[in-house]
Amino acid sequence: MNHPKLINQILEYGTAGFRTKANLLDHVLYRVGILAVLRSKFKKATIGVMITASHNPVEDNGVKLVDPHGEMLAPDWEVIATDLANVSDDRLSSLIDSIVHKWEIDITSPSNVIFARDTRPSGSSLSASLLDGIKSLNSSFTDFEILTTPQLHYLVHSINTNGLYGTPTPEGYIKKLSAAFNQLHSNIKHETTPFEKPRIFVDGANGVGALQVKKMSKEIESYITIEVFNDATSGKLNHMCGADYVKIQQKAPEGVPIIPYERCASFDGDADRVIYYYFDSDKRFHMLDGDKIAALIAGCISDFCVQAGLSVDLGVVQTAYANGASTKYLTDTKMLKVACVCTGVKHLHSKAQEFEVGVYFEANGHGTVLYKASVKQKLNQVIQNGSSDDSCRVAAENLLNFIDLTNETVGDSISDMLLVETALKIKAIDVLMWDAMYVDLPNRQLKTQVCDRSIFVLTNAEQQVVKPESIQPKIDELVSKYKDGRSFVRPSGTEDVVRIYAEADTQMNADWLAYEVSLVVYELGGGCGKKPTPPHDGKLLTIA
Ligand code: G16
Repeated sequence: MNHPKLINQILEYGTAGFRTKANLLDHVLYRVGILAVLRSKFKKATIGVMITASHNPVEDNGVKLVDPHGEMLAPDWEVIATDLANVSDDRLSSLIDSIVHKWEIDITSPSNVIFARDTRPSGSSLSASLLDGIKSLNSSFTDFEILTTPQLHYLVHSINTNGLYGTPTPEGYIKKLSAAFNQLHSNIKHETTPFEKPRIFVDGANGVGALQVKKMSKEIESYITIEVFNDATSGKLNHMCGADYVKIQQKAPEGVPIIPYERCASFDGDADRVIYYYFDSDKRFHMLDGDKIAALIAGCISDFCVQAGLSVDLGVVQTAYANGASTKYLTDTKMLKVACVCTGVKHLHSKAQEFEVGVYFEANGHGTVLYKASVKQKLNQVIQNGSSDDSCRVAAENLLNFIDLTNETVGDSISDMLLVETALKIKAIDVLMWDAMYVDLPNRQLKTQVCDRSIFVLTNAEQQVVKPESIQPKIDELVSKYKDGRSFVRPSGTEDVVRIYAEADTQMNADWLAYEVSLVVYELGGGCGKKPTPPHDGKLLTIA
């Protein structure tokens, strides 16, 4: 038996595929190879497989499938993935037969699977296991080796559209985005521009994003200087750096120079998230997360549409982690439609598809913009009808280039960063003005370990606990004690923890509310491991 299943632990296809310690994944990768081929035969299209554990520590790894348009695997096949990963070796071939039968898959039809991995040391042997699974069903394949997750999503969509979305090579990705960026920046002319040629410090999380952004920076150096730190040459992946570290710790990563008002951006381990930040003249850290990126980008697109004389149905999709101040700003100040869905890009992506222009971002910096074909048609119409000096026509051209700069398949650190840089230039604002759009409510995110996180059942876009029943009344009681209090808990789909989120009027109160709620989770949710400890050594101190 190739790649035998040596563990009894149940693995679930969670928020972003299978994710656990790398040494538990050999049989999973082999079976995912088989699954990808079956999916390819069923969809009659190329399917992607990305080997990554993204923001998790370097010892972890994971794997997820990419569907034909570059979107996440359809939910009904997530169930099949979980079944395949957990079935015993002796029942594997009968399960494959039953999948083929149930989904009426023509096993003799052609199939094509493309795959890539991040920079984790475990990646190459897991790639070999995946390939064995693919070859067991005689499928064609391409191993793209080390790429970012969004590059692989781009490749799948490009291949399946016969190059209409972009040239289906890693170089084609760099070319498409850099051409759109250069075109936009050569078009934008202000009498007074805050930064003639902007500079940005990028924290590459010691991962694949660092390698790819260096390639991109060479193509766009006429308009922006990108300096890369934590570039995978020496440091450990995601260790004291990267988008997740910055967002959760609410502090700067190690390895990035502190220069007041310099724009900084942190990517995560597979470069599908980005978080911005800067230091003020007192070297105090200020963060601009996915919510602020969404506000900037949605505002910029909305301005383009007004200038082009177009009325479009634009909506913003968030999750419960969105800061309350951002939701208020989008709805009350910008008068935009805002939807709230469960955590996980797949949920945001499908909700965003309901709008003509759907801007979706998780607070953790994961997001992109989706445009319906009708928007692109309307823009082309404006261009055809307008004269060359017509401001409507210029706005339509700019928006079309903005669309080309967007990786519509999935959140993309590099594409999102270039969209932010373009939006800042177009709006002629600097990082301070962007930050001043609204003031975040103080917040805190914690995680707590429980023996079995699957006992948690949630409702209302994961903002309320249905089971264990005793937890939600306690959370409600605690929240009512704090001014502007809001808190919710949910089991993570990528780590073996329950996440706790809290907001309140002051940082000290947000920290205490998060702590008190985490204690409830620990005590009533079957906590194991380390018991939560009070913030600020138990003292009522304000965080410096
Ligand atoms: C993945 C998902 C994100 C999600 C994050 C955390 O990100 O793609 O949508 O927000 O995990 O999920 P959870 O709270 O369930 O652990 P990444 O960047 O790690 O792939």
